[in-house]
Amino acid sequence: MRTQVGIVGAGPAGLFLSLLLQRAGIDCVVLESHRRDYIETRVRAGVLEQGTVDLMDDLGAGERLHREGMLDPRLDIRYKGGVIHIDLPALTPGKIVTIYGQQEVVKDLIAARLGRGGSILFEAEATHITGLDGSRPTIHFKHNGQNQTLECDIVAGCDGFHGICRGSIPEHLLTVYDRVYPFGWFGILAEAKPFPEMTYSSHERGFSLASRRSPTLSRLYVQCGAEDDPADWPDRRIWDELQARLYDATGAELHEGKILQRGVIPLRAFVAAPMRHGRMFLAGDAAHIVPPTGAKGLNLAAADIRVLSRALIEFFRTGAMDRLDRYSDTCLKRVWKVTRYSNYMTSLLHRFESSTPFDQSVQQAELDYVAGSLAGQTTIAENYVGLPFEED
Ligand code: RFL
Ligand code: PHB
Repeated sequence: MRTQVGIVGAGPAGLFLSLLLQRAGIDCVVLESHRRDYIETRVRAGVLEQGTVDLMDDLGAGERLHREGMLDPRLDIRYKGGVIHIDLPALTPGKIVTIYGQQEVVKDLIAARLGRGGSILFEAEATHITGLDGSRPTIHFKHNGQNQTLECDIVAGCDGFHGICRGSIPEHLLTVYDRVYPFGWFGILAEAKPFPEMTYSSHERGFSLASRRSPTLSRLYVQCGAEDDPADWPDRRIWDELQARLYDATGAELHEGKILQRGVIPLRAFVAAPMRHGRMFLAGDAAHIVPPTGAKGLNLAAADIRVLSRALIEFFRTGAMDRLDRYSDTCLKRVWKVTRYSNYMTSLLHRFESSTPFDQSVQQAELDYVAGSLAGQTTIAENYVGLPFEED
């Protein structure tokens, strides 16, 4: 097989890119190792910045999002000193976020790609890539039990953190920045009436978060051990921890219900630079991951694709490489700002076993500062709704 852009991975990054290229008349093939139903039901992120919503709209894939997504103008932070209400439109000004599950984004993008005559090869696993230094890289993949090849002008490595694209770059050409946090999140999806506000809680028992997916579906998280097994978390323990950590003296009630999905999410920050090797460009989790406390992973993947799609369209129209040459530097500026923010929120809200009384007092003072400072709240609000895009 042969194509202009070989896209490895049908997560948000690969799907956004495939639709933007398809619209520009650029031929691309998407290889996805999993089955369609698996990636359409994988529960992950849920907070969309306006830039991500705009991208869905621009691609004509935003109709269901506007019907079913929930506009969210506020987030609350509960802590020992009370509740900090962060009013997004007042502080940003005028901006909000939208709550819409990542798997719904993926469903809508797959439907758009297939509905417009594009293809996605499911259960097609890329195994390795050759010829990255030349002008015709080749992706080797397995499909229907057969080894096949896809020869491309450009390879887009959108295959997530555990994919093979990043590993195809010689180690000495890549700098890796990595921070593994000494805890994870235990996440559940439950049939229970959610809190009306996105609520982050910093509690002496550990962090917790109450989010939602619909008026009857709650998405809830508690800080847990990095190595915890779901078997360590029977239903009663989960609800007891959530009740304790999300307790609010003003009486907002946490509703319990049937748990539909559960899992441990490791917390890690990781950046690989540069996000390019020869004719292969990495985007999304393939190049960087952030701890979920900032709700940024999916939005950052969409931001990479915004830059990459423009550069590729220019390249295929004119042959000019300069935007592609700037791709990695342009993306990494945003990646580091988002990593900074995600690390800040993680440090602010979690309980660290290693923290000394000094560290704990500074953490408490930081929360008190944010509670009393519009500048402190604006820092959180402007990052949460999404930083402006810098033109490259
Ligand atoms: P994805 O979504 O991981 O998509 C990569 C796709 O590539 C496929 N793939 C391959 N295909 C072919 N050949 C191979 N060799 C392949 N190797 C992999 C995979 O099957 C997959 O379909 O990456 P992308 O597109 O960059 O999107 C990034 C986002 O998915 C990610 O940043 C967020 O979901 C991160 N994340 C969360 N972010 C938040 O902002 N809030 C959250 O609550 C949140 N929860 C999560 C998360 C990530 C999780 N992972 C990765 C374990 C919860 C989990 C469990
Ligand atoms: C979610 O709704 O899944 C969610 C919300 C906020 C976060 C992370 C995840 O920071």
